[in-house]
Amino acid sequence: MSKTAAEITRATATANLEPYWMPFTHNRYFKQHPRMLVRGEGAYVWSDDGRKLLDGLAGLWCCHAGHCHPRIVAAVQEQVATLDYATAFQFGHPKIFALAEGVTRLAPPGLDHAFFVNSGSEAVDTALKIALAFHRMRGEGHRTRFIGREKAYHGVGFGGISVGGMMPNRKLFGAMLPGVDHLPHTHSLTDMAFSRGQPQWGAHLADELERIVALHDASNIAAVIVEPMQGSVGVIVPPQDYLQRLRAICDKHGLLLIFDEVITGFGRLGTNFAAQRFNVVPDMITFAKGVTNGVVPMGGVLVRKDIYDTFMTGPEHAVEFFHGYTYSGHPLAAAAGLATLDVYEQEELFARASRLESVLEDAVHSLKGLPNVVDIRNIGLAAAVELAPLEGKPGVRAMNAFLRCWDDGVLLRQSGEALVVAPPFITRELEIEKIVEAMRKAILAVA
Ligand code: PXG
Repeated sequence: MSKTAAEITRATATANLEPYWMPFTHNRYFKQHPRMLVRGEGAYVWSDDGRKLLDGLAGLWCCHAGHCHPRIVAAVQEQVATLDYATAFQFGHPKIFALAEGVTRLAPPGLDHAFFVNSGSEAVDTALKIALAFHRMRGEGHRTRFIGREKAYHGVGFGGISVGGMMPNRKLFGAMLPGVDHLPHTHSLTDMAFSRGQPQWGAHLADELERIVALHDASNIAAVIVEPMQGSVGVIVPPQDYLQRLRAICDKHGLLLIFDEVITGFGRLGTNFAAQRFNVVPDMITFAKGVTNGVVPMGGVLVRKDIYDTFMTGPEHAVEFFHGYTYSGHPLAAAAGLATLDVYEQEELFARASRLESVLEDAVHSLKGLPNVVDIRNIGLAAAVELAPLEGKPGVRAMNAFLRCWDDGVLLRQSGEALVVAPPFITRELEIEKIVEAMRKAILAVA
């Protein structure tokens, strides 16, 4: 039986918060000032004190169709009562094959095989392993180096932090993977602040890839991995022609190009994948989050047919890729994924995200000129407003603004000095305006 808000509040007040070590959270501050979410529906979540909040970040970039979508809930409920788990190795169940077909149908042409995992981090590590093994199986085992990019977030596995470019995610964790270089990031306040959509400046930064290739020789490099739009660091939009140039340089030198689309996949930029928005087809795509609307953990890697075929060469009775997880292709995730793709299609949610792009763009850019606003960036249904840091206290102004929004009934994400917005695609125009009005009040309050 579901609890009343008052019962939940009482339960929270008496809960022992200490044993839980919270991820990516200021544990001590949080436990003194807990923010508890207890219910979700559509574009809203409810806190334990009964407040209704607009979810301005679609959970954590994942609940595109909104919370507790009845069709996805029903699909998961039915699945858990029918087949709760199926051994992942040497056995299948029908829904995961159907989901592979559904996901590959959305992918750019050629990316026609899907490997399933349980998170974006696992997807990234899996893609890196596929790249190494692919080269090795083709007799190019010397291609072992990876190239990532500054400011990148590729999850928290050792592979992901090695190619990732966020210092705090790396600095305590030793040497990580050997043989990784980083492209420069593409953000420049001087050259592109307040760009709407793709900045005009910055395509030349892709040529840094040539410099890295010249240093190591292409024969030693396995793959380049980038987020087509850098989400986690605060919506850094690729400069016009930048991704095209990366693709051309990878082609010239035989490097695999991996797009990490954990955030951009499934409609966030108004197209199925960012690859289609930017008209650049990578060799692999990592995905997670939106594939199940965030309802059940799932990630995956889309690969080109010839990559898959390269593995399908040994004796037929032998395992081709010694990789996978106990929960790869979990039946609940498969059921959630199938229902999610159905909802996306039937409710035409990617087209809706695309239509809402200009609403969000106009709304966030109206914040230009407010005190301490040094940049506003947007593409698709994602935007970031960057604030000047408080002297000697990095991130604190943005955190205070984020907390003001929470008090005002709007849930956002703080990333460094930026406030990030990426609402569910079902959000209405008025609600987007409400989110941005809360940001306006918060920015004025922390001036
Ligand atoms: N790649 C990308 C591009 C991501 O954005 C991951 C990999 C890792 O996914 P998992 O499922 O392992 O968390 C992500 C995750 C933020 C934020 O603040 C973004 C993510 C995770 C947590 C916070 O924007 N993205």
